[in-house]
Amino acid sequence: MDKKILDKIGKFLETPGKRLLFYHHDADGVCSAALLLKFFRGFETMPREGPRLEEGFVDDVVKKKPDLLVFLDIPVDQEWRAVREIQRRLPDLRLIIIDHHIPEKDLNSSRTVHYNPRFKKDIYLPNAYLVYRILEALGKDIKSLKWIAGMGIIGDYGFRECKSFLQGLEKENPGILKGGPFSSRLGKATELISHAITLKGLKGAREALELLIKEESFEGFAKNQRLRLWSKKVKREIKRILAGFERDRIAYPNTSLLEYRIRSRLNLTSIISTILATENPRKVIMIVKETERGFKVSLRCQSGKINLGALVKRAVKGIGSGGGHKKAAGALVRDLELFRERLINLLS
Ligand SMILES: [Mn+2]
Repeated sequence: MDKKILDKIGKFLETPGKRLLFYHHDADGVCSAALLLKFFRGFETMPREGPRLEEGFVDDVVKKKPDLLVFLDIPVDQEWRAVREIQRRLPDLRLIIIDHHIPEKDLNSSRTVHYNPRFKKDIYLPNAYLVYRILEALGKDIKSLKWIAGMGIIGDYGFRECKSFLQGLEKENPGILKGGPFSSRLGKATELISHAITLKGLKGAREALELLIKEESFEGFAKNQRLRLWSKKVKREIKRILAGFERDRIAYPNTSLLEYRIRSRLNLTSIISTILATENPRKVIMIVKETERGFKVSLRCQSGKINLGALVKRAVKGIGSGGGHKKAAGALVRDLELFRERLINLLS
């Protein structure tokens, strides 16, 4: 990576005073934060659901008068106006953004270091892997924490891109990846983080992060009783929902679309759609859940022949929001009938 960017990250991370850190509330975001906090203490940390900054966010941050602000695994460049406003009101603030989503705007400036490998080339690398490499390049003794980066990689499905990294991890910890990324011991530990968030939301993310910071070893983290209990509850609910798929799924003529409406107190649409897409690799899986804000839709297709993110972006026009990646996309729509009709048209 760019030496100038690296030096600047290193320098900014030493900023004394009030330090705030925002991280994405998924396994990759939690692991990114854990790695950083192992070496840089004294941060006030807050998990966030995504890049959208709610009203009052700018005021809340400005009120805290931070000297350093860090965003990990959050494409906050999508909200660059809010970021600029914070910087306008806090002229001495230093800002670090480490992210791996498709960038919308380059926010690098004298007071901002914005690292995203996708500025240079179209490459998919989970954020925890990036944080690991940065800390390593800064000379931190991080080798024994490879397992944390490994969980971020599995959580964000980056195991193909980070194959040699994971091979190194397996070599140093024989058996940790045995059985494949999801079924392995490391995969199950990743699940502990994801499930904590599924069951407890932001509180779950905090809990997982605190544990990761405290724990010295993978073994210690993986056998944590509280996280295991939470995970058990989530697994039970997933099992219940999957059991209804064959009975309740709806197939539409002349398309590969399979729709399944679910009801659950938990936020499981994306987990369920991922599982069902793996079991039905040639189908487009659409999981729908009605919420107070509209219909939450999660789409998956493993075939690689369809760009779901692009299709969804077109199908939501005027009725909601959505988008995503090639094989995985999501949407929140008010008019489910219209969304489905458009999607079927686009698919055929
Ligand atoms: Mn990520």
